[in-house]
Amino acid sequence: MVQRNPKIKALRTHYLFPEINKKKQEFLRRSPDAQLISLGIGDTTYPLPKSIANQLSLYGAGMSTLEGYSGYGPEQGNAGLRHLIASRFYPGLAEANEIFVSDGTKCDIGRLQVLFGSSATIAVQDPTYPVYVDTAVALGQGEAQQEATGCYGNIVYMPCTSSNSFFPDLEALPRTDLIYFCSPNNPTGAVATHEQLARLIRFAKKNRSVVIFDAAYSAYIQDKTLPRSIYEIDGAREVAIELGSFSKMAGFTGLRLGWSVFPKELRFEGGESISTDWNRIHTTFFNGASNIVQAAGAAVLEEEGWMAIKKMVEYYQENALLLTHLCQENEWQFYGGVHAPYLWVEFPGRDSWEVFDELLEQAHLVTTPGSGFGPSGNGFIRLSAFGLRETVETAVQRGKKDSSRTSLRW
Ligand code: PGU
Repeated sequence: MVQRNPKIKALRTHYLFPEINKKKQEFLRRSPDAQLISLGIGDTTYPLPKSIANQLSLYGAGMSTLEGYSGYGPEQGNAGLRHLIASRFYPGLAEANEIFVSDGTKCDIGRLQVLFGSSATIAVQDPTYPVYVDTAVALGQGEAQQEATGCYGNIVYMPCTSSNSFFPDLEALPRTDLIYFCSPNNPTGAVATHEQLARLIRFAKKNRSVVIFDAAYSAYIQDKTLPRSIYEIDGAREVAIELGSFSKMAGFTGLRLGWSVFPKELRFEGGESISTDWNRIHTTFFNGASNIVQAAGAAVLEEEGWMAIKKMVEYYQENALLLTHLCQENEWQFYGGVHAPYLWVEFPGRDSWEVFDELLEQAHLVTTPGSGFGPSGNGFIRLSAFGLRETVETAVQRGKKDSSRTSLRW
């Protein structure tokens, strides 16, 4: 028989969210009557606006006609959608032919590892979205680090904690080929300022590194002076790739639509175009996002859809505000929740999984343990604002009523 891939063996047994789901199902088997409140995975719940859902139906119905039928499209995405993405998000900053439409950011992250290969060294914020590390480990770049901070194989962890305002101490870091940077950050909710991102770009230029900027939550930035795209920073086009997603901005977590931006100026050390190689990988590993979903994506970016999804984002922002009340009520120290749909809640000296278990068992609340996002996340849990309003309100009410139910004052 074939040998098991040793690189897969190096991965932690489960991806974070299925592991949480497993714990949730086990708990429900033991306590089938419990009314669980889910503030765990960042999955959207608000129904799609009509103008966007109509596009799905229209395109779907058209598929049964000769004129409306479509097969494979261009792998890089439909030209109209690429233009709409460029004009909505990157006016004067990136061109439509620099945008590659995809089936979501998570999938692009996996393909990016193939682009740069297993010998590329990478730096990640600690804590951060676990997929950057897990996909790197799957390619053999080291093992996910569980405890102390520092370097691990080809992976460098950049501690981002309240003591450095959740921005890494760049001077203390070794050079890496790639730097993954997520702002607004999942899970801390921290958003980097212009000045901080300018420092990051200067650092990348000095080190000849490429920044992979994950802007999946940019729609949640409420302060217009904060940067939503890395290309707002001078010189970023020479050293940065940006990833964007319709998931959290427009409720497309199940529909699947995202994009990557590869500016023409981006070059490998030998001078070759990075965008040309990405085109090779993208068109080889991926056959284009669903035509139906791309039509709905275009409807998001047209004026009517755009106004409607703003309301959707505001709804989750209000949920986040309610969750800040829950934390205040329980006297929990928290971060985020303003420019991001996540609250990062601190339980000093506690193990994240222990806090997770206690909230699940005693308060019937599903959260995400902070250590799942990196070693610096231990002692924290993440609350997601993506639930329905009733769910969030029930959490707040239960939190008020039963605040002595656990040692956490819930
Ligand atoms: N980038 C970041 C920073 C994310 O937090 C997520 C989703 C994605 C990308 C995925 O975007 P797609 O365009 O939908 O692929 N994070 C969620 C969902 C968990 C998951 O496994 O992706 C979360 O709860 O952290």
